[in-house]
Amino acid sequence: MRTDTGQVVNLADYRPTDFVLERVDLTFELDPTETKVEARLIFHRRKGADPSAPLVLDGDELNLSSLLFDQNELAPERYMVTAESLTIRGLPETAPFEVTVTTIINPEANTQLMGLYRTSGIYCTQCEAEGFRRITYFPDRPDVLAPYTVNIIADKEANPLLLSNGNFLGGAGYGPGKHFAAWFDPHPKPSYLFALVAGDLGVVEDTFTTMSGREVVLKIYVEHGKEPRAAYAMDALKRSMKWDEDVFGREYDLDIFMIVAVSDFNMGAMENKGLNIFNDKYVLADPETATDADYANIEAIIAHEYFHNWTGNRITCRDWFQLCLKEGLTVYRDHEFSSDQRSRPVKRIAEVRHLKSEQFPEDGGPLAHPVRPTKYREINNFYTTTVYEKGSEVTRMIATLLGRETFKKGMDLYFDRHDGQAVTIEDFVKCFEDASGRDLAQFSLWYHQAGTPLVTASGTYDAGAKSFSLSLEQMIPATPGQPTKEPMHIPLSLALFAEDGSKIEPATVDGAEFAGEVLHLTARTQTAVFHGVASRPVVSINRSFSAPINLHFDQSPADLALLARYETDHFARWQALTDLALPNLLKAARDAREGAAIVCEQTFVDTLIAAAADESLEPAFRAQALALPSESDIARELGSNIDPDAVHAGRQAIMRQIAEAGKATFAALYDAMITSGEFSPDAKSAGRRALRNAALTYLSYAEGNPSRAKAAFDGANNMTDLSHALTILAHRFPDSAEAKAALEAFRSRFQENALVVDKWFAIQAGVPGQGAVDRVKALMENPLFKRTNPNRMRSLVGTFAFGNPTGFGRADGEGYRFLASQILDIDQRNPQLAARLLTSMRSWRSLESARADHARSALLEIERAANLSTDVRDIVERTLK
Ligand code: 0A1
Ligand code: ZN
Repeated sequence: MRTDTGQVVNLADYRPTDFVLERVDLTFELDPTETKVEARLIFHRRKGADPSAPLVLDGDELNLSSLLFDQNELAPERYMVTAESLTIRGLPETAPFEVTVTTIINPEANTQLMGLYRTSGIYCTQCEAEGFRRITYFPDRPDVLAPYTVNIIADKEANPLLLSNGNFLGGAGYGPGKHFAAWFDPHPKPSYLFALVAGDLGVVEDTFTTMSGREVVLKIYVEHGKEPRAAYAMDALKRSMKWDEDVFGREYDLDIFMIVAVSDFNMGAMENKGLNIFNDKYVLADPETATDADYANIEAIIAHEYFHNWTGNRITCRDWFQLCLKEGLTVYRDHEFSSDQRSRPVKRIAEVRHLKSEQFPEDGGPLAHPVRPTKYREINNFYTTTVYEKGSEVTRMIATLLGRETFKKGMDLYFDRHDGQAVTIEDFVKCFEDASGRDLAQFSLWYHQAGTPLVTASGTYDAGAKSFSLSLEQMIPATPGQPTKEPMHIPLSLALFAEDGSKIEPATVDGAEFAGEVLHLTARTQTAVFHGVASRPVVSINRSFSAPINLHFDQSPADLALLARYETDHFARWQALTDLALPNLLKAARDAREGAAIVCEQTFVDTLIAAAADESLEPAFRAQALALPSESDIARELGSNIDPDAVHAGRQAIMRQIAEAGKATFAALYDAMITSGEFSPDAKSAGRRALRNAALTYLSYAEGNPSRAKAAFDGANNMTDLSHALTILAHRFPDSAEAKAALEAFRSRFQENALVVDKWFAIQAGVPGQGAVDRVKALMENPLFKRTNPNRMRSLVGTFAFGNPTGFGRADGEGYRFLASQILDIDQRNPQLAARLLTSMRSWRSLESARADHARSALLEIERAANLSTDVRDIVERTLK
């Protein structure tokens, strides 16, 4: 483990390598504890580079066993090894040369899950961002691209399968009990895309014929016996391949595409060239064990990793500051894919919900950073929702600003111009400038300025002049290292509605560019005047969430109710319902803190119930409308002096009032939304289940007892319904015999299935209230708990810290102390996981003072600990700053 205090890496210091890597030949002799890796690397000095510059290769926890230069021993004075590098001097000025490095590594002892490691008897690798240096000494940076040949030698019985990137060259026996396989990847790639898998796995096979008529073999490898559970992933893969051809004109470029599912993985999945490695949570599904959300995630992540083949692999990042170049763009692409496969407005609502609950707090707290940062101490800590999700929103804004067709032209230009290169955000933006003739300099601030812009709007209608003036003001809050900000170019999709719900088309607009229903806010303050507006309009701003901003616009409940009913953009309808709900929830939290009575506005309750009952709306949309802002959403909107208990109590009271008022509607929906016949994970059926389950939630508030949820649990024939009923029982009636029996029944039925056991832990980790800490501690002693498995850790500790505000934020600080002790323990094995779990503390300054004090003490305790990893030290120090 690297336990330095962390060298800061600056974008301004970027310079190309002195040596060009021509070819990589790797030979692995696999052994659980002593794997031998021979790397033959051919270099030449870059034209114009310093003729005396040494070759510096990165390394981490490596054992150098031999070093050859052009096949000869190298004199000791020609090279130097430190904990982090191998430096070789006295190299030719122009001629190519070969360095052969042999290292010994221990996959079994690799608990960080970076580099080559073992999981359930399988050898696998994770090299992004800097894991390859844990395999061999190498120029481990994304701008060093080369073709790779890989030879794998291993025990034949234990490892019938030997896989790496590219196309299979051949294989044969190799001495007693062993065999070997050779792979060649002709596409030059950076080391972070290298992958190797060896072991004994089952496979699902299919083929895909590409747009030019080439047949590609598709293989998904899973543990033996789990093959049927990979069928949905295979289907999603084929749909992804077709969609990328149809929508982006991108064809797959090797003869084979493989996915391997493993059970120990730090992230969701990894786009290694031709050999994606997945957390098995995002591959395996069947109706009995996977929820509709699981199916949707599998579809999205399979697509995401596949889409990386062009946005990430064929065109990669010059350096890690450019991470959003591949991630923001690829998230945008997977969002578009899911929108096309499912319901666009419902998908957009889900995206925005996720953005607001995960990215907005990041952008508004101590860990805020630009989409394209300029410095980092630990790159692993920059795989954030800002880089991914805000990065995707920035790409979406380019499409909104330029329009579909010009955006497509810009993308085509990007693929043409930069195929095979490692490039920057500036290169990417330039393609859209060239394709559109538009100057995107001001727009580019979205990449460079952190913080969520706040746009304040106010409107006045002049009946005499038949004009409507909309005044807009933008403010970008200060963030770490960026005290002042420039005004940004904010595309606001906007429409005006008359009292009867019809759309008003203004004759002309002054004061701001307004084209294709998009208003361009570019100055700090700006007033747009809409002429030819016959009656007072109700304005809908930031439709489809065209810009990732906070909008303050004082609209009356009546105006919001009108938008909730008539907006043609269904995302904006949902937004109007949320805007109606929020003041009620905020007031409820304040009233609960003061012990005052909690009363909900009637307009809101009526509008919500009307939307729930509106059969012209798709069920999935209605379910989204009924899912009120979460307790964390309410806390974020409150902004300061947060008492999680009051937020919880206030929200519960509002839920009860809606439930009482809408009881008949919910009961009718619960009966009407039954899905009959064979289970299908399609979006329509999932929407019906979501609406039925939302109705069940409200009924459990109206009825105040666990009977209906118990009946739902007993009658469920799929995991969506089963886990929803179990959650209601466990969260709303935790002390009931029904809840206890259901939890026990669930455990005994599914204890052999790790992914379902994760759900069992997560549901219990989320039970609100004082008892949560002790419940989580007790669950850690359960024989099913596995400390070394990231999914299990995330389901128990992660759900507790991120998803249980009252339990984690217990008034006496025990939740924070517990987390601190866990972080220190996890950090010894898996720093990446520890650092990620620690980000749950990022909003500690918004808490009321007693809790904030407890949180600070817990953070200080972590900061004081000896031997912290760079990952955790970076997060804890930034969080405390
Ligand atoms: N590039 C992957 C994410 C990823 C990043 C780092 C990892 O290391 C543990 C693993 C995966 C993606 O965007 O899917
Ligand atoms: Zn990605």
